[in-house]
Amino acid sequence: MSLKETSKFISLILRHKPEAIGITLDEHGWANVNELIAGISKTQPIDMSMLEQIVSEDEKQRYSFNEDKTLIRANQGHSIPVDVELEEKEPPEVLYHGTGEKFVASIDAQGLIPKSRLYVHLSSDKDTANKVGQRHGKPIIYVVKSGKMYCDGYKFYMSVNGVWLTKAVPLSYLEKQED
Ligand code: HQG
Repeated sequence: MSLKETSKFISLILRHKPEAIGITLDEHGWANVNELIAGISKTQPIDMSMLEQIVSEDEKQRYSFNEDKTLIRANQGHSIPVDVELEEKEPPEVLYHGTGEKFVASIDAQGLIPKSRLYVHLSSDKDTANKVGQRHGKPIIYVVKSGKMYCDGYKFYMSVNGVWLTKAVPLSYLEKQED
């Protein structure tokens, strides 16, 4: 099992399914590091130094330790309702959301919804949106009028790894990017 595969498994545990290895997260999304290592090591090799390497080398900086490294959590992307103490922040005038062509009809009918996650994920650059969209097939990019949304009272958050998040984006603030 590669570090990358182990990292994917950790992401599943810390965002969606801690019960898969018999652990729980606290209300702020923290898991006990010793419990996480013990739980994962039932099926694959892992120790503290591997975990530290995964956290520090993750290309999207998906995870954080607490100060004394006894706790670990995912910075964003959860489906389970935890409060990771996101920073509320004024967004730029526009943000981007990448999706797959297969979702366009539904998005054009009801706007962006978080589906299984807690928030809709947005980025400040089109390139990232394009990569996110590619995960779902042919990528389509929506421009989100985030400045206008913010003026109208919608809240935006930035995770510690730089992902913009909001609860939902109504249709009137969405524009499909034509290429
Ligand atoms: C779509 C990855 C139908 C939405 C990425 C998306 C991201 C709708 C899909 C992070 C819809 C949900 C999140 C509607 C939205 N009707 N479909 N009304 N509204 N959708 O994976 O944004 O590598 O839950 O467009 O890089 O793709 O895991 O969200 O296509 O940052 O760290 O429903 O996950 O990060 O898919 O990705 P997802 P996402 P990690």
